[in-house]
Amino acid sequence: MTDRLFATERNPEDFRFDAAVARVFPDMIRRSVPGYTTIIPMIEVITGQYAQPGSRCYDLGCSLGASTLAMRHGIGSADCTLVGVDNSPAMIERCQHYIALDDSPLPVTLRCEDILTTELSDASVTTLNFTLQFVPPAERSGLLARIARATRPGGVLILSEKLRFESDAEQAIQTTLHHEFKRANGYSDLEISQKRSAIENVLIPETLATHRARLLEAGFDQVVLWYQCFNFVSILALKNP
Ligand code: GEK
Repeated sequence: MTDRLFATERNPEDFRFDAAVARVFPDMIRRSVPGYTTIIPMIEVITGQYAQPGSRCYDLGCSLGASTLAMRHGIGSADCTLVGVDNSPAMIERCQHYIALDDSPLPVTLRCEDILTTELSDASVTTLNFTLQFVPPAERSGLLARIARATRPGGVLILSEKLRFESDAEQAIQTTLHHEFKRANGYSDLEISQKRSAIENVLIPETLATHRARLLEAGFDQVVLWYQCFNFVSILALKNP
């Protein structure tokens, strides 16, 4: 399904992960997030490296399960538990369908819950693939501290985010390149500007320095930037073995 949600003039209202968004989501995220199609298969590789036997792996803000399925295929041990969490019923309903179509035998538990309150324990790999940016900024430290506490020694958090830059000049360059990426993927100027207005109150990007400092403060021991494309990054936060 092609994303045409912002193709015609519409009343400005905040973006929501409802049924209309869930229907076009794979097309929307692939054409809107530079690097998404590289990050997903790398989540499989990273999960393969860090998933520990007998542990739990979490995909927080799993949407339709692209990152969940990458983790499922990366997990080497049959005795790992994989949990996908999203608070959008429309996303979880469709996600269930994609999980059922996939051929891996590893069971996946889906929870339609808020990641701020969902139970987390005994984790080796947790993924927040473009989800933390939708959590109210005041709640982010508490969530990351809870994830760090739930993570085993040697475990990791994969955190992908849209960034804001300290320098106005860099912010302008990266934003222009992001919009050019969207244009190259067939979005019109109207679609780009209407989506931008709809999302600006719900997607709050932060700087890389803020992410680094908060991850260390939360209880992770190392923070590694492993991917960047324009204003989109993916970070690995590790706990020492
Ligand atoms: C992917 N990881 O394809 N609790 C639970 N879910 C939430 C919360 C919350 N508090 N806030 C937002 N979400 C996916 C893509 S999309 C990213 C993740 C994007 C959910 C929300 O319902 C949505 O499904 C997801 O986080 C963000 O790899 O749309 O740019």
